[in-house]
Amino acid sequence: METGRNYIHGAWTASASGGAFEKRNPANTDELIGAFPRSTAKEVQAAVEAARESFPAWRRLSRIRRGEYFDAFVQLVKRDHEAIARLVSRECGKALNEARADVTEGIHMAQYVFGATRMPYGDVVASEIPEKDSFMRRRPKGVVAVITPWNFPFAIPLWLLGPALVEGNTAVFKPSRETPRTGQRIVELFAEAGLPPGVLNLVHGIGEEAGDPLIRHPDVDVVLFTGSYEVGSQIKTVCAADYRKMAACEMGGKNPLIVCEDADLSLAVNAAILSAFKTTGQRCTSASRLIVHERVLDEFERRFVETARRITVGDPLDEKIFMGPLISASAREKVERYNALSREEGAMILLEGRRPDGPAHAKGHFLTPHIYRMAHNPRSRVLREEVFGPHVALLPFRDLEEAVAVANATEYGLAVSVITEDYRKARFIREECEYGLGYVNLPTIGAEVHLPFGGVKQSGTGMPSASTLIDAVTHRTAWTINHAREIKMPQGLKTEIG
Ligand code: UN1
Repeated sequence: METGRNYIHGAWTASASGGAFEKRNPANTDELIGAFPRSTAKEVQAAVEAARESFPAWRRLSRIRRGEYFDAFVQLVKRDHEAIARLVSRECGKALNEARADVTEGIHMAQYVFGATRMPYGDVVASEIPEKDSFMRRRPKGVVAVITPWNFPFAIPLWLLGPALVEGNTAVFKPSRETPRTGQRIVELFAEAGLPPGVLNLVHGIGEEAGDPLIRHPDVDVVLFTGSYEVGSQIKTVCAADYRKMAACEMGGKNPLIVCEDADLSLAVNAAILSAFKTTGQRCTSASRLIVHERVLDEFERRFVETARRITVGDPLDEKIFMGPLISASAREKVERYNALSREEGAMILLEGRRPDGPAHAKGHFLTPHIYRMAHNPRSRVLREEVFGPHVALLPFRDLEEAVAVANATEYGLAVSVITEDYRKARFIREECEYGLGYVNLPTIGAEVHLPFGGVKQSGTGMPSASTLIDAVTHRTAWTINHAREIKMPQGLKTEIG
């Protein structure tokens, strides 16, 4: 058992109040991963002060020098890749191959921001006056709060911290209470990479006790959040009340995968299995609605259910399993409530989600896939609300207009996938669906770091990605220089006094 620490101004510190929370392995709750500081407004205050104090010196470094810390970080992550992946797996219950991919995705973001430091980050802009040179230049905003979820405990902090720090901001990072050890590992590696004290500060804790004072702190300029809509919408409301504060939130999905009549059904089944059940359905990009043309639905259903039946559920460190556990007892209970609700709302259950029995599963939050078929009903809760688990609906459609109407009939708009051999159908989906990430003949999961990431509607602000996050963490400034000996004004303004 380990004792976790906060990291404030380059020092590893225990919680000021002495309070702690425990983290256990979701696949085996007998295994205690550690006890972590249950931080309060006091630690948040110290961390924000440290970040504020370190900001001027960090901002004044060259952008390329800041990027070099990420290069050093990448070397260390590569050295420890397997050990970090095993930690991720034990802490959040992801199958080991997915935990390795999570670490790889973090490496990719660190590499991306390092490379980006030698790329242009502003514009040369024309002027009405020939002797004037005008530029759009970016300036960092200041102190950034980074609040991240447990389901990508390595990659998502890097998605957010990467652009924030490279652009010259300093940060206070609060990882999910479900994955504090991985969060702390990231900070340890940055410390080992030589990042100056105060640039990246770590505060462990619970949302209400540590997250809340962090987002409300008057010296926090930007809040970057990935997590549920319930929390993200509260963060947006709090930040909106402070005219200086900006919040970029990425908040989940109810993603559809559309299987057209002409689809290659093997590919469709494979894409659907990966979309619905990878990470035990706990990705914001997981598909929970498979919208299938009525003429191929029976055949698709047969093959999909048959494949899902063969899914192995168990210890995430066992290379042979496909699905690990749900993250917590309450997460499993939530999925079970939605499984029961699907029956109450009139679905035909094709595969019942259940707790696997046997000693290997006794100590973890395991649940097998739950698959049902129903006609679309806009009032159905199971078809609109995010479940975040191995829970998926099969819904028939007759023509593409109907498929689009069903796909859009939710408050979320993150990912959409269409399985077809017909480019006209794919184009129709591209134009008419509401989404941030669109896929053709691919699962709804598997985004790469250099593409835009983020959704519309309740899914978010469309910002949390490498290519767009820069707009959240920097101000665009105009910088204009006169090269003439006299002043010439735009818009035909006269400069003579008399
Ligand atoms: C998330 O679940 O919050 O596209 C992020 C994907 C991953 C990221 C998911 N690269 O599935």
